[in-house]
Amino acid sequence: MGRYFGTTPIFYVNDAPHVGHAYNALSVDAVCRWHRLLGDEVRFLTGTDEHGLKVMRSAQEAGRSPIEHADHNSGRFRDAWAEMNLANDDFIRTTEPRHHAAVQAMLQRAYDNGHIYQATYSGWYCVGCEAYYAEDDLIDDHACPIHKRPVEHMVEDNWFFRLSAFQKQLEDWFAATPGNVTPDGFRNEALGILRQGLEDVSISRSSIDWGISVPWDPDHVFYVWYDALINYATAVGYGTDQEQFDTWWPSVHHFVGKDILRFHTIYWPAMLMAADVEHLPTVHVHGFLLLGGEKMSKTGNVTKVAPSDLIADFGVDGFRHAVLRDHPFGPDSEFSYEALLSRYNVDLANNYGNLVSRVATVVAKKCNGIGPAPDPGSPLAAVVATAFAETAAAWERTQPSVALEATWRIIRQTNEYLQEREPWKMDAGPDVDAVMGDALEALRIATVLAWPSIPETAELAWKRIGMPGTVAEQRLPAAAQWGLYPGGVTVETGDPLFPRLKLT
Ligand code: ME8
Repeated sequence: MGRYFGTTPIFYVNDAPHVGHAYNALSVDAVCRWHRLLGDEVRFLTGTDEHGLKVMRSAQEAGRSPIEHADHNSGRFRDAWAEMNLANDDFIRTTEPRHHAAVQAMLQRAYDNGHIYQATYSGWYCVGCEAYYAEDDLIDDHACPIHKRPVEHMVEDNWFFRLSAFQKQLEDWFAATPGNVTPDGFRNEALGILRQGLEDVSISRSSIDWGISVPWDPDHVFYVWYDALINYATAVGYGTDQEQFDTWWPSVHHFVGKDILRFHTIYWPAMLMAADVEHLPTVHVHGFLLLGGEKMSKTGNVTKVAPSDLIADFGVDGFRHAVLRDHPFGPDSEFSYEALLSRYNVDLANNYGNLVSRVATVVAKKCNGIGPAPDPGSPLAAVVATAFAETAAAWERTQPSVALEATWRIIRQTNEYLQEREPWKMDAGPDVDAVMGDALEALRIATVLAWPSIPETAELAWKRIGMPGTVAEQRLPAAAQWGLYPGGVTVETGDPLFPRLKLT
């Protein structure tokens, strides 16, 4: 048994969540649920990033004060996450007093350690990214490479973080910690940034006041990124509850999109070092969900897809499963409604849902509605054992789509097994009982393993096959052992768990 502290980035409150954000948060939820099944102590943190120029300007455009705008849009993220059945243990907002205290404590520590100094900064700033760009990285006529909109020239008296001083320590950390950034391609990208050599970075702004003030210079607020990154530490008691911080921090795993890799794999670990925090995070990086080849974005010109619209069509679990299964964690992947629909029909309507109803119908007709016990020597036992090992290994590597593919192999092969034996054509008796006991047992195990993607439906199926308690209470690897379906319990028929859907 261990601990797992999973985090999403905190989302800017300039607009509502779209399916790209949902993909990130769902991935964390699913991996955390897997760890809950392993019996680990789990903490899942998400929240919203509410300071900075971008939020301030979008508030002005919406005719609201920054805090009204933040309240409004933070609420939309909170509601969307609840609708998606995310089991987050906390939802942090950077405008909360607990966060102000932690930011000031951590950066004061870095300042006291001599890692922060004052200088004048001038450079090209993209408000969309809330980041300065080197002239060489700009495209067209001084436009941001991500937002494709003009950057602004800014000159400011700033506080700087001596990032360059941490070059060697960061290199040592990468050398000593092979899995610190996953997948490997993104780890290489972080190493590439490191190899280019690090320059000091500006961490304060005097031009705006929508932020957390610098404790030793109240005319400045911290630059939004250095306020934002600290949320992860705030939420586990940094600066206020050392015991809680020491408990959770060594197990922290950040899940981030590739656009914010540099902040999480270089700047943030360096800042933690500057504040004498011993443990550094593990970072899991994913690509973008694309629409027509472009990053789906809040401010860009591509259409946004709201999770609630997709949930209306596919149901919560249909949406969760299709999104997680269809977009491998790492590469960019094109979002397509048709692909989600097809995934829903294949995996859920035709395979999982069909297996549940088929088993219940045959047991009702041929076994008086009482589920028989499985055969210890069933050919399905080996199928399950292999698929379980692959499922577990994939979750461990933070590869939800691969894990679900392995789990669904159990479901497909059980359907094939039924197709071959055709118990519905047999006379009631020991032959039918043997087939149905095996099918029920495979279904029981697949249901436990599928819980991270379809938590609500898995519980319904669990009850239908007559299992006591809940899936959430099951513990792996014990629950994946062949032979635990008790037999002699009532199996219920019911409405299809995942009705087949047509393109409308
Ligand atoms: O970056 N596909 O916030 P954010 C996949 N506040 N992921 C996507 C995506 C897409 N189309 N669009 C956005 C911020 N994301 C900061 C984070 S953390 C200390 C501060 C992901 O709302 C994006 O990659 O712009 C990022 O991981 C997350 O959504 C939040 O983006």
